[in-house]
Amino acid sequence: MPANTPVKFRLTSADVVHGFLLPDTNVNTMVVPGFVAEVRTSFAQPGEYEMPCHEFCGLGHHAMWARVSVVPKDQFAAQGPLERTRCAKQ
Ligand SMILES: [Cu+2]
Repeated sequence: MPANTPVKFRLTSADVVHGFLLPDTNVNTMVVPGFVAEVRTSFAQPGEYEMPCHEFCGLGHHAMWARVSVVPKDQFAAQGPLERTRCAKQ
């Protein structure tokens, strides 16, 4: 994601209640099956932001986290669509 840019996350769960937290931002919400949670924020500084699940959701809870990679705006604009997703690099 580009730094200093408004971003929106739309979240839902296919199984149980999860928690969605972005440390150092205003984002902290529950993700409930059957509902779509929508949160907005921006990242002031480039970096790697961890997104841990903060609601005990089952046996795999301890390993349930993801990461958002925030880069400077000009670097983001120079990337192609496939470079913007980590999945495309694997
Ligand atoms: Cu969890």
